[in-house]
Amino acid sequence: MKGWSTMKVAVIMGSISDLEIVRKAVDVFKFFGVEYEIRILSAHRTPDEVTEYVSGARDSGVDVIIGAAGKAAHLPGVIASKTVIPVIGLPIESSFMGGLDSLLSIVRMPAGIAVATVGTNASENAALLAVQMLSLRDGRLADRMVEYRDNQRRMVLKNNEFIDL
Ligand code: RP5
Repeated sequence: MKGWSTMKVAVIMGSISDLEIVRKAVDVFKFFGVEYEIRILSAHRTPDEVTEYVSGARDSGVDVIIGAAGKAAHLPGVIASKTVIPVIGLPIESSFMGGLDSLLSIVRMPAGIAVATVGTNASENAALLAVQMLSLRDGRLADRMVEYRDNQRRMVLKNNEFIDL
């Protein structure tokens, strides 16, 4: 998917069962016109393919990677171990304590390998953080982010008109 920015985000999810959550991240990329690619690759079920994809990511122009996974969610950490591209971990909610297993599996990285972790199922924030990383090198993207924030601010304030208590 081509956008006006030449930079690119890759989203790797551990299973097709993660797709509905990841979809919300894609909506953000479309809104900002950011180029993205999506892969289903599992740290446990397809470890060789994870390595192969991530090893080639810099050469294929990927600037940020979002790793989405649930349960024993090792995918973002494994991705981060294979590349110096910044990795954002997106924990997917599981049936155990609202996805606490996923969250802790991603956030508790050993020192030396960093993963920036967002909240469980927080795919919109994962995507926004990725866009903000890209905007460090793209002023137009940064301007769009300022606009996005301003719209958000106006929407919140507008809600005051609907208080009926
Ligand atoms: C993880 O295990 C995936 O990221 C998914 O969130 C979870 C369950 O996967 P499935 O058993 O639904 O394929 O690897």
